[in-house]
Amino acid sequence: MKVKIDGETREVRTLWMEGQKIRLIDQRRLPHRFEITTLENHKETAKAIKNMVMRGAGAIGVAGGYGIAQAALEAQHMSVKGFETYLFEAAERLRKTRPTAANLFHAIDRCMEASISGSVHERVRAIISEADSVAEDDLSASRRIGEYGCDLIDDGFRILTHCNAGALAFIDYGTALSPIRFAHMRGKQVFVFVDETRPRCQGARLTAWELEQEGIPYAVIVDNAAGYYMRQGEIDMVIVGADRVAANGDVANKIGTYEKAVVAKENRIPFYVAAPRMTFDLSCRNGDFIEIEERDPEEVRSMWGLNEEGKPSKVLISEEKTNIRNPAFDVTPAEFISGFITEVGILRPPYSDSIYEAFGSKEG
Ligand code: RUB
Repeated sequence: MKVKIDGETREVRTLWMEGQKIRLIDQRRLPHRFEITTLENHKETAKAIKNMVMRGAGAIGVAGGYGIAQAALEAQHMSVKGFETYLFEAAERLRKTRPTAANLFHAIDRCMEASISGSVHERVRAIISEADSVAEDDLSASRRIGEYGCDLIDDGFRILTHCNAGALAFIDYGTALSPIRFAHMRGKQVFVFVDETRPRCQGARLTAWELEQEGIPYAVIVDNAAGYYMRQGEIDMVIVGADRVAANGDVANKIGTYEKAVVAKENRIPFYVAAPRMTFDLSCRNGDFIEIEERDPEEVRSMWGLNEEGKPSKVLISEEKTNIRNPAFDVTPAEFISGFITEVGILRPPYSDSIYEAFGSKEG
């Protein structure tokens, strides 16, 4: 993605591996500070996934794969038995960080499968190469999602998106924002309504920042305003990302997605989900089987921002004792979804057939 730093425009990826270290954009600091941070070992990587230093289904998948690669390098001087035990424990640690996005589990499984035979040295090489190919698959899938999705966008379209399913949620391009980027690059006039996305405000902080960097016109709206604009006829289309798609087309995505989908259907506005194969979980029959992460109430109780002196500060919104629930995701039933924008094209209902045809054979 293009990032303007000190008046210069640079091409940057969300995260990458350098030797044994992971380097990444610290998403907790955006939009106020652009900072590249370093994760020295797989334990730090697991912690960073949990604390959302990087977030978004694609990005945490790639981080999970590189986390296994870090663990393999950490254990490269051990016996085969010691190496296997170390790697197994590392995989468990990484799996326990965030439960909902399928990408994390696919990436870890792919890297673990690459490690089953050969000498320790051969296994380490195989894992690193698999982790790299997870990142490359992620990149090429999001580019193709952009190309396919762009054809759904007419000149002049006003598009609503929720949370951040942009370059920051992947390695680059993103899912929901990728078709919008391509439409803009091809000279179509687009306008993006960006849901603020409480409690962590990925829309107001991250999606707005990405669109600003690319010069794509947008407005941030509070989460409760989307229905109003839909009813006013000011939204032509909704595109969101996904954290996990079940075999029947039910979608887990950022909390609030379900409401947008229901209101979009009520107003006859097409509602698309952009997601690569890595987000589809064919072992999950429907949305009822998707684990929904519940996060720290503190995220709702307080908010972070810059104070009047320009310093990052936290303010308390509710009283300390206020009872709070904080689900991070919800499930949108397949019947509300007009289509899936994937790297192999647009999938249409009935999804049990189209998803299986697109990804079934590879999934086994
Ligand atoms: C991110 C989120 C994004 C999805 C899809 O949640 O819900 O919409 O991950 O994005 P969080 P993508 O910020 O809690 O990780 O498919 O582009 O990763």
